[in-house]
Amino acid sequence: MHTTNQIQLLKRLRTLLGEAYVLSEGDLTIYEQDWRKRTRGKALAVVRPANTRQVAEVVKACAQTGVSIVPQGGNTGLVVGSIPDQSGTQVLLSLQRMKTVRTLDADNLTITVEAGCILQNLQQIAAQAGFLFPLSLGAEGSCTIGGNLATNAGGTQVLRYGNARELCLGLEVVTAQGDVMHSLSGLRKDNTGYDLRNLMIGSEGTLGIITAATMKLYPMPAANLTAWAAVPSVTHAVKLLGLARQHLGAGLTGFEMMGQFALSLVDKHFPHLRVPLWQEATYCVLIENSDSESQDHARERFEHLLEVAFGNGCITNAVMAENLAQARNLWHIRESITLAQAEEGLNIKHDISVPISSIPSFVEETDAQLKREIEGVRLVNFGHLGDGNLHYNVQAPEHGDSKAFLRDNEERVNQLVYQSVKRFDGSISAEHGVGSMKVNDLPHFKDPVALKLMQQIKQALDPQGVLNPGRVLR
Ligand code: FAD
Ligand code: 2HG
Ligand code: ZN
Repeated sequence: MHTTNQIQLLKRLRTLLGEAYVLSEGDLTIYEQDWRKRTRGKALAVVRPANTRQVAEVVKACAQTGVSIVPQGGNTGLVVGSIPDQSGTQVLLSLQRMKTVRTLDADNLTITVEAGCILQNLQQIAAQAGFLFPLSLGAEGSCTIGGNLATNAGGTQVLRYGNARELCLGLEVVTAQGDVMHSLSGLRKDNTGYDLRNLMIGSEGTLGIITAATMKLYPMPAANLTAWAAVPSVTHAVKLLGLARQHLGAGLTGFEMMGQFALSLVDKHFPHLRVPLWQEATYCVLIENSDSESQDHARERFEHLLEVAFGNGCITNAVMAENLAQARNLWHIRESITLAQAEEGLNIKHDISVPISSIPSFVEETDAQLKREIEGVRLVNFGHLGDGNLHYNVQAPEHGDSKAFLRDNEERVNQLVYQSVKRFDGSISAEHGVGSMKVNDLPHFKDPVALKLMQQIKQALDPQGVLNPGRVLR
């Protein structure tokens, strides 16, 4: 049953957007359920505006009726920030219809796109014009540039190109009052006051709705080399990272580490992918070198790195991709770990960062503690070693009731991991954000003054709490 207010709002939204773009009945699972299928919300309505003006009008209408809005892009977020709560009173605002490329400026090396543009489409459009758009992650086939910016997504190219924040030069944003901030600047230098763009980036839909963005493009690298290597330990992986930096310089674009159990899950659930070397090493690493020099020169340098690494025992075996298709397959294996984990069953996710120098001790100590305290625990450790960011995940025991395992152990597992992160001066969310999943943990791990300033910013920009309430901040 809807209240009179809600009925009036729905009517107004239908007038603004058209009947077909205000959904309040039927199966809304794809909008209301999170990607991991662990949480399900209920929306008052799902609205699908076609342009910035409509987004602004929806926000105004909702603000006037005191109804809050949850912005959603591809709904691939991993911290439960993009679905409505269970109250049935929130409007879910999907940006998916807004996917136009507004301009591509080849001389300025920028592209301006609407927020609902799928990341992979953006990469392809850039490539067709002869440029590289480097942001790259496993969900790129369905996540959107708006969602990437709202979460300040990382991915596998951060080492060289930075995360979403570093790739963004300008934003168009609808504020909590329904005003439009036109800041789609393609400027690389602009010191005219507070950096509102960077405030919006990573704010997870709590400060404004991103409707368009101007993103940086890069020249397409002439050479691209990828190797998969077996390493004896995490310490060796870190040492290899240092060597790779030394030998490849800025050409080092990706450095990922994958634990044996993580790879065994890919082998088990996707055997056709033919995971290399996983049986012979506790960890494997994936190294990518992209360069502006010729493929032959780059290859020589890359092979030299591998020789040195063999020589000093950092790697025990390695395969090198012979062509782009093989390289893509190696990346595909790495990016399939999340799906393999989902196939295996319920799991607990951690997206942590600690200084790279502390990673070996962090892994050693946390592994030992979890194994000691949580019976049957299976550790799925992988991630962006080059950024000091690990997905230090925990899979429920192979046999037995995984639901019961999570019910009984999830909180304790999180405590152990987060306390360990704290000891090493790390972060409990390196790239996925806070959402509602970590909102109660944040006060224990964020500097209290920083947290207070965040609350004041939220209060200043969205005093009514219209935008994604209960996410990032309680
Ligand atoms: P959604 O999930 O729809 O939304 C995410 C958050 O942003 C929500 O809080 C939402 O309210 C807000 N939001 C969305 N659009 C807007 C907008 N236009 N304006 C304001 N707020 C908005 N993340 C990484 O950082 N690195 C990875 O390597 C990575 N790999 C992944 C692999 C898989 C298989 C999956 C499922 C997820 C992965 N993610 C990764 C997590 C996820 O953060 C990214 O997929 C992506 O950035 C989310 O984009 P989205 O469009 O799906 O956003
Ligand atoms: C990745 O790096 C993503 O593959 C997902 O950030 C991590 O599944 C995860 O925990
Ligand atoms: Zn990741």
